[in-house]
Amino acid sequence: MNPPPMRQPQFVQLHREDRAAVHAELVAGLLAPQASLAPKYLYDPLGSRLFDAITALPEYYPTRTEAALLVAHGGAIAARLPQGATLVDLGAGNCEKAARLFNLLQPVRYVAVDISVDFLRTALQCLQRQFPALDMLGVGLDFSSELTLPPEAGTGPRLLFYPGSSIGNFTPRQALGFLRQVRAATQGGGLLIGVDLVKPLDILEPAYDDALGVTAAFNKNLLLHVNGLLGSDFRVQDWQHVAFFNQAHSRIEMHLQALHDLVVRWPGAERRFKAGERIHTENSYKYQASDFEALLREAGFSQTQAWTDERGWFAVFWAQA
Ligand code: AVI
Repeated sequence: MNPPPMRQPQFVQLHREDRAAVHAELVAGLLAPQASLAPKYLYDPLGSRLFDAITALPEYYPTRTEAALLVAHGGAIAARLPQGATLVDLGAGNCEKAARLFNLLQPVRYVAVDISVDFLRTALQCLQRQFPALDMLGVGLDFSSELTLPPEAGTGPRLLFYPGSSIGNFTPRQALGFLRQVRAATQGGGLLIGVDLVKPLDILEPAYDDALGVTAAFNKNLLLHVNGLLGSDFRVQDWQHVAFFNQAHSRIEMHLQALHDLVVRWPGAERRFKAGERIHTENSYKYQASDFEALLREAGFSQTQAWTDERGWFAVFWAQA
């Protein structure tokens, strides 16, 4: 018998970069009394590679802890989840994490979502060769602002997959709004999500300030990305990476701190920084498992279940819509 014909992945680009909006957002952040730059600008091509390197660092426990949880509890997780649903991978990147679930979950369709379909093209084409019968769709969408999937994503129940504790990069209020949109997008399915938990400082802080300086490079590269977008003249050597756990907000904060008095100029404006002044670049919230469960309930999910590692460092939640 001949093997089934190989399908071709489909692609839909919904997000269009609005250069004027990017410019306005960067300028507003730089001119605010407490300067800030949105964490999405950490991920230009070099930043994405540096983030991949971070996930391999000995200090950065979330990626490997989550992967181990999904292996250790794969059977129990699969038993809880709907089989034959559409698997929607939010922030899919190289699609590796979701692909590990295909055999376990037997989805009818795989929908990979990332800001640009260009990031997804090669990964989906490779995956299609390994899973020739699986329907695959790549969607270019900035789902952090609005999560509306195209009709090509199908009408049946959806299993949304949001790994890596990326939910921690939203404030809890934003996370609630996002989870409500996720629940609406599941079409009666549910959400499988990885969440980083509160833990001792001597584990948390080195994960965001590693000995090799990869996270520092990741943070400082933001300045080079902003120079390209805005025409600014940031010099990486004028800035120091700072990361610490803010107990009151239960979040790691990343900042860039001016090493001396300096001026940053770009067409039309400038900003003076005093030595020690900071630009806030990222928050990474750490949850108590019970608080995150309450957030899922508040977002309208009916039943939840969590799997955690024996140290209680990370949790994978299943939330039924
Ligand atoms: C993508 N996100 C979940 C990472 C985190 O841990 O908050 C981003 C990161 N920032 C510094 N290291 C990793």
